[in-house]
Amino acid sequence: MKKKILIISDNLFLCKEFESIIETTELDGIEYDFSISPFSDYDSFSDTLKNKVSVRNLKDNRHVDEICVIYDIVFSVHCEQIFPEKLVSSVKCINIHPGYNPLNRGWYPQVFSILNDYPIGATIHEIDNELDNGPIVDRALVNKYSWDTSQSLYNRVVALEIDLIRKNIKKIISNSYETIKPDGKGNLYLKKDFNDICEIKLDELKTVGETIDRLRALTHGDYKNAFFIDSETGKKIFISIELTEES
Ligand code: 0FX
Repeated sequence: MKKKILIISDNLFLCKEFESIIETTELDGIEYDFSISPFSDYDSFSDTLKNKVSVRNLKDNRHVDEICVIYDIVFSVHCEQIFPEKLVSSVKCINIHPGYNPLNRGWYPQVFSILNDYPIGATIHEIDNELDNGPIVDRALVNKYSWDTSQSLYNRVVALEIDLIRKNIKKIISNSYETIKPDGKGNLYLKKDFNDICEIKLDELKTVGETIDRLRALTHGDYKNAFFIDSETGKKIFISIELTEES
């Protein structure tokens, strides 16, 4: 009988990479589908991926029951929905996480890695009922430099996630891998923690190094993250930082 695999994601780039890894790896007897969350842009996923895409709401019990009945393995590839207990306890669920567990659990790991100078990498792990906490299938670290921004570090982490998927996909699908227990609870940051660091209070007392780190952690392409409030207009003034290493 064919193994049925679901990839549930809100990250189009990683879905494309996942699809190409599946297509170029010898995986006998599998069928796979993609699902996205209700808030993701359906058209961009269905126009880009070769495979069928469906929308699944993990807060809807009927959707969860359906997944439990149909699939043997569910991969969360930057899926922004929390996997409910019923799903996690009925089906093998595997998370591809852009952080090195347990040091970088939770939201936007590279941001907190720059801010707090933690090592960072990527992890593939079984999902349990706590965020980014389950038994680890594989993990590795990336280099982190004083000139990294959130964007440059994130790009390195995502490249590592792709390498780890390629290295482990066969073992995961054939259930021939071993796991290790995460060494403690590490560090966990939520979306609220990210929102809380975006406002730079102009009278905050920090070293120049801490301020540069905060701005590097909040600089990511065109995202408007760091800001201060202009005292005259009361408007937010957004800040990002550019760093260039001497050639
Ligand atoms: O797909 P993804 O890279 O992953 C995110 C979280 O980082 C991850 O911890 C979680 N497990 C997953 C479900 O969701 O998210 P993204 O494509 O929305 O963002 C990529 C990066 O862009 C993020 O790490 C930081 C940066 N970013 C994103 C937004 C939306 C910002 O700096 N500001 C923003 O407002």
